[in-house]
Order: sequence, then structure tokens, then C-alpha cells
Amino acid sequence: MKNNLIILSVIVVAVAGIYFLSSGPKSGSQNYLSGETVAVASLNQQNQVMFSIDAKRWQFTPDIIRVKKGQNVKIIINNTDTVHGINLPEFNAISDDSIEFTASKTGEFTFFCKNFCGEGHTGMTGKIIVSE
Ligand SMILES: [Cu+2]
Repeated sequence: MKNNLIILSVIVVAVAGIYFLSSGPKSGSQNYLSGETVAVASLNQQNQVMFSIDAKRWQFTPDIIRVKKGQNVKIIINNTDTVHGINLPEFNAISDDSIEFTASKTGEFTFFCKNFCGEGHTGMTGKIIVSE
């Protein structure tokens, strides 16, 4: 009887451990440089590489997006405090809530907050890195 209790305890601890390990961080981002986070892509049904980004005074999180040249990209902006939107001039993509574009050239391109949102507005930027 006592042995059963011990075995049961071991199983409960093991299951809890596995659950804890598999739950992990679900932020959709990972550390890059200090203060910068890299967006993690998912592929949607239109075969677009899709990113979801939070916009909050005065920061995009994550603020680094990496794609390959030629990829069809969709970026969804979650405006969490006010409507920031996104402006990516290099690819003529501008919207309050989501943009779609083809990453037709390699390089590093800055995106901006579309709507004036206060004193930190000008510094509210992110970077799209397109590689071969
Ligand atoms: Cu803003």
C-alpha cells in the first residue's frame, strides 16, 4: 500500500515535470540583441510567412523580422493601447492593422509607427531583414 503511494507520487511529479517543460515560454519571440526581439514566423493557408507583432507606446514587440528574398510576407499588428499601425516604405506597405508584401530585395529595412502616438513616436521602429 505504501509502495503504491510512492509510485503514485513519482508519477504525479513526472507528469507535472513534463507539463512544466513542454509549456515553456509562448511569447512568439526570442532574444536577439539587448532590447531587440526576433519575430517567429508561421505559414498561413495562403502560403504567406506570417508574423504577429504587438504595438504599444513606443515599441514594436518583436521588432526584428527575418525573411528570405521572394517570400510572401504578412505582418499583423496588434495595437494594444492606441492605433499605431505600421509603415514599411521600402515595400509600399502601410496599414493600421496588417500589411502584405513580397520581399523582393535583400537588405535591412526599417518600419515605422504609422500614426502619431506621442513623444516616443519617432523612435518607434522595427527592422525587416531580407536575406538570400
Ligand atoms: Cu505608435
